[in-house]
Amino acid sequence: LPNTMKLPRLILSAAILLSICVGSAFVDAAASPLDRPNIVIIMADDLGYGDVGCYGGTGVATPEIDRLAAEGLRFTQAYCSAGTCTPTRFSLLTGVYAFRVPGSGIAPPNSPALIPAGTPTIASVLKGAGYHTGVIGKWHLGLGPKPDGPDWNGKLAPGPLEIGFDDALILPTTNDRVPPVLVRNHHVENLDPSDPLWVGYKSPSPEHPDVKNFPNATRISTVHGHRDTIHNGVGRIGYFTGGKAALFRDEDLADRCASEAKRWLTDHADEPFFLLCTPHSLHAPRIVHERFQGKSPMGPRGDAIAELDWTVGQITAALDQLNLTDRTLVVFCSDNGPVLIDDYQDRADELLGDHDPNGPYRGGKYNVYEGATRTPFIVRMPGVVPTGDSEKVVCTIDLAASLASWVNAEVPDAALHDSRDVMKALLGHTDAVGRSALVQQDNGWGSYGYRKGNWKLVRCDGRAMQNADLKMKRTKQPKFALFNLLDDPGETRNVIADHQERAEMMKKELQSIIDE
Ligand code: NG6
Ligand code: CA
Repeated sequence: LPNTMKLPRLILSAAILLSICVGSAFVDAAASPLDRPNIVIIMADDLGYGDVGCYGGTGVATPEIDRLAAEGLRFTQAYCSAGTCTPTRFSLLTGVYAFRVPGSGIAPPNSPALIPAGTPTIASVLKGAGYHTGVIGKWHLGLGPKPDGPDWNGKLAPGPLEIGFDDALILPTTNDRVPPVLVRNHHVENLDPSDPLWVGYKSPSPEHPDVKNFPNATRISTVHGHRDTIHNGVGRIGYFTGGKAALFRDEDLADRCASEAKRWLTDHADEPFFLLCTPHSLHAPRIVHERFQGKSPMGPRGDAIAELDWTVGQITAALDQLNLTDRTLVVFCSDNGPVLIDDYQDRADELLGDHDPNGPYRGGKYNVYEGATRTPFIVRMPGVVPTGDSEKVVCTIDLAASLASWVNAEVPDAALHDSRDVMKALLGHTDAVGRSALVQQDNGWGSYGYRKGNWKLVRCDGRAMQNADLKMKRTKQPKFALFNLLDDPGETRNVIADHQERAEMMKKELQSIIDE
């Protein structure tokens, strides 16, 4: 906390205290004691449970994320809903399990918008309650109409603005995909109409080299993919040409995200706001700004954690400067668990030392073991959220219903179907219960995790699981496995044979949730 508490803050804190004492009915319902407090959600990319200092990370210092944890509530049993990015983000926004919607796995470069215009989302619901809403950072939920997808040289709609965001400055896909541009609201930023951006397939040439034809033009080698158009010395997924003035340098992405977030917060400091900030770090290719290069003994992956931490610090510093820290709920989380070598050969595995990206858990990105979805999850709002740890089970999919109920926002009938109001847990109320049951999924490849109490059923219908060992290998898993997370948090002992009745019950419950 800043050392000097200014007078308005004291008055505000007193008002909070008073409303907690007087308005106990409000508090019971976990309603906000403030009139429409600001909300900032920061969702990192591919950050593991054990990657940050306050969750046991040793390989790189994360003072800014640790500061959030010291000033807020650090959840030890919080989840994102999927083992990959697109489904987790889909569920964060819509409050609906992504497995209900075919085609909601990792979105390709030319994906149309996965969330139809007008769908109620966390953003539209908060907007309806008078919030100014913005998204800054990675999107990866598609743009443009079905089936054509984005018109990169024209109006890019539908997109975030059609599902409740007032403002958007987004990396439309992922930093390993084309086109390497940013999109502001409906248009590619800095696009020169005389040099149209073309995404698709054109024969490679020195103007738009690809990895196959120009193998010496890359600075990071890849093995399984990322062999299409080379940009900034890096092979990407997908081909593009043109749009020169709009292309970004990977090294500048974090700075752009932070400066945009600061500017946006400053512009909207006087109105209730909801900012979803989604830094691209630490998604491969991990190419950080020059000033972060070599910062960590863990190589580019560690440097990317340092850069992410800096980005978080820029946002919290902006809130401090604007005197908004005490009236802003900040949530920090990740979109899926860790991956070491995500095709780009950046030595993330060799340089790990004793750093444990998934902490005490098994697995990571792409599967449904705890390491895939158990995420660092911190909620901070000084004076409203106590400091300390919480063991309550919550999930990023719950933020929509929880925040809506907190600010008394109206939720259309049948919207946010799978999102549960766990606001009392998020606010650290002692009588809060959190989620009683939670389904986790992979990328839509047919694996599910079903957590109920301390039991976890792992179901594997589809292809062999990837990265269950954090080495990206595909390994066959039993069709069903049961783990007791209380005495076996690392999911090492499948006890299904000893608990057949429980397993049968959980199989049925999981199936009935899937069939809803
Ligand atoms: C995979 C990519 C991986 C990453 C992932 C999406 C290959 C071989 N692998 O298909 O590099 O981009 O998709 O990651 O191309 S996510 O975090 O956005 O879900
Ligand atoms: Ca991700």
